[in-house]
Amino acid sequence: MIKVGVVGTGFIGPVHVEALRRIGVKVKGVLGSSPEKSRQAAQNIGLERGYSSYAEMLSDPEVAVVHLTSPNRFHREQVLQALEAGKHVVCEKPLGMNTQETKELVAAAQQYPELVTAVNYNLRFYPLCLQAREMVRRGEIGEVFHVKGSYVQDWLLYPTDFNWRVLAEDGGELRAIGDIGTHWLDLVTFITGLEVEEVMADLYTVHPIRQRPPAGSVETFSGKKGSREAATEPVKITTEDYASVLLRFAGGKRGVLTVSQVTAGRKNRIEWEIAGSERALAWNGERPNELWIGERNAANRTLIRDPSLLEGEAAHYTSYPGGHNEGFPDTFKQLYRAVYADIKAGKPSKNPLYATFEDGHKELALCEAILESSKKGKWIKVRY
Ligand code: SOE
Repeated sequence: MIKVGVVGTGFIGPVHVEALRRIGVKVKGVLGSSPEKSRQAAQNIGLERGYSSYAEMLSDPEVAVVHLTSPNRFHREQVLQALEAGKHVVCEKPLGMNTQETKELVAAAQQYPELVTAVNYNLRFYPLCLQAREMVRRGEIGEVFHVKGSYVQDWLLYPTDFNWRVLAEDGGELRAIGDIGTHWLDLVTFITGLEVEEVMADLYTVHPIRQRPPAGSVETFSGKKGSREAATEPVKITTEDYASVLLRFAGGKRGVLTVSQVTAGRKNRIEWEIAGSERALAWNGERPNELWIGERNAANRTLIRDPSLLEGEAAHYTSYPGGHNEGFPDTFKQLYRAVYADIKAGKPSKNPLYATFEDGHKELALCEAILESSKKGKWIKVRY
């Protein structure tokens, strides 16, 4: 039986654990930022082991797969060690801090062709995003002309909202783009099959000073209503709260993306709209069970997620009958169905639906082009 070790006990580590349980994969234990946190988390979520170190997790012969949900700055080292220990790896996004790291990780993964390596771009597995991809591939929307969309949140709205992600040394030079913008970019390129060739970006740090609370960092999304009053140590912030990016895709197709982590009331809203020569499609993550289909010469339609109405991969990666909503936690479950099918088969499949390390590397190449464009104020070609 395949057993798993999960690194990280914050917001997303337990989401991985829950999703793995739902597909019958046994999670052996977790690793937090201290042995005490590991033990606590293991107890809270009912796992056998709270490891006291990463080395201890890797030397557990029962652990065949490692899920990394640690801060971005640890990914490189943890991935390399896991591969060396012969473990399959599922790494949270972004894969690394920069393309130097992600190139190294792509090369390292190639050294272990029998190991499955994936980046956790879970949004690909919303059934209606898979359906949109299927419709684009079947030519149902015609030629794609342009894409617009956004990913906006509010959990970093106040200068007193603090988390490791706001620090360039922990999360990378780009924050809003790296953290949520790459989700959007991965999703849209996955659906349309179009690679981004050039970008023109404008980044804005709304809060160049944030207040670090007494306890140091704060878990993602744990901001309390009163967090405004918790001001303590002022910290200089260089990562962006907001970004707007113009995109030129392969074949001259156009796009525009807005990203913000300071939009009050938008808890976690991702949306995209794809305009084609025959139809348009639109979707947003707050209403994930509805796909809008725009018509020129007929009434617009809304496709409500229902396995019997979906096609291809979309029909395969959905579990509940129509009217029984599938949401955020389900995307992790569906993603792991795809990843663990490969792990059980004993090797990665050729063009998997899940994001590979190559895909993870592409996102960092995009991040670097976006940063360069914002600094230079001009269009930049993406160097993949
Ligand atoms: C924080 O911005 C975050 O947790 C991201 O890191 C996730 O990828 C996204 O799903 C929700 O927001």
